[in-house]
Amino acid sequence: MKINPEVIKALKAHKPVVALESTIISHGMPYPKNVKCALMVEKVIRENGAVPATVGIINGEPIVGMTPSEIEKFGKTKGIAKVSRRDIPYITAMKKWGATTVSATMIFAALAGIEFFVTGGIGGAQKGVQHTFDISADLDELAKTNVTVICAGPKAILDLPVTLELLESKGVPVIGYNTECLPAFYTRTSKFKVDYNAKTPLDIAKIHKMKRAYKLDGGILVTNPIPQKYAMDEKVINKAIKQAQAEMEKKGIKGKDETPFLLARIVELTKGDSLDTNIQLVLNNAKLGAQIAKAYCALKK
Ligand code: PSU
Ligand code: MN
Repeated sequence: MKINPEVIKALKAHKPVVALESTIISHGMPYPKNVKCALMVEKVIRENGAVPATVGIINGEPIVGMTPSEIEKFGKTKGIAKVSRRDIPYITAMKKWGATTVSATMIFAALAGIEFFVTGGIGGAQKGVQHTFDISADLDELAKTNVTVICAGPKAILDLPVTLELLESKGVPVIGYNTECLPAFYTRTSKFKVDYNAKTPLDIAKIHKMKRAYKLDGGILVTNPIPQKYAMDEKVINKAIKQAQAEMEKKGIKGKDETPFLLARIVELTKGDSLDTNIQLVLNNAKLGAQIAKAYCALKK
């Protein structure tokens, strides 16, 4: 595993570091906005006092803290494998490139000693889970790997109540940032409640500290609602989601190809609006993630 020297230096000095994933770059957004977004996210993390560490696998070697030119390659190159926990042995042994999902990014972040990770949305139970058992490896990873994940809530392409039930069973607290209500990625609200409402980055840092102090393995899921001015109209987004899901079924798209297909199709159906929303919510999460990491480092002193 290669850790960027700047990241090593920060970790040694107990300075805040925030991990970022690369599947969102390779499979979550189209080029060139994906690269622009990834670099902007890193900038926001720095502006808020933390060091960013984008994670990906290059020629079989996991990289924690990619360079801007490496990020550019992830954004441009077609056909980079989407890597969750189960794919790591093959991709590293066969010396391939891999874009890390939430689960794989958590694994390498934890190995490097990074405790906070910012992304857009996590995987969860897909709609129809009762028949398909299609549950993202992200949920199991949150159950066992010691990284707190900051996101904008599970996307409405998922079965939200089943996703919440699974997180509860797995012992993963779902924290809302200044909200009682579970944000649903493109929108600030959903019909569902978060477990707890945390009002400041410091409170979230304190909760994270207790999870570690009592050796409760696994992560915390922080859900951060998109700012109102960038949120999507619920009717518009739900219509696009429904249509994309119907097309996916018709085409027989399954397994790890589902999420990338839905995201890309929703961008098309909303004429790019969902992409702009997606970028804004990641930037919003980057700010909060850096603030939490910073507050946690100050707490430990
Ligand atoms: N949700 C998004 N954007 C993404 C993903 C999810 O809004 O890019 C990616 C993340 O990398 C996540 C993965 O870990 O999809 C989940 O894929 P699956 O549902 O196949 O587990
Ligand atoms: Mn799946």
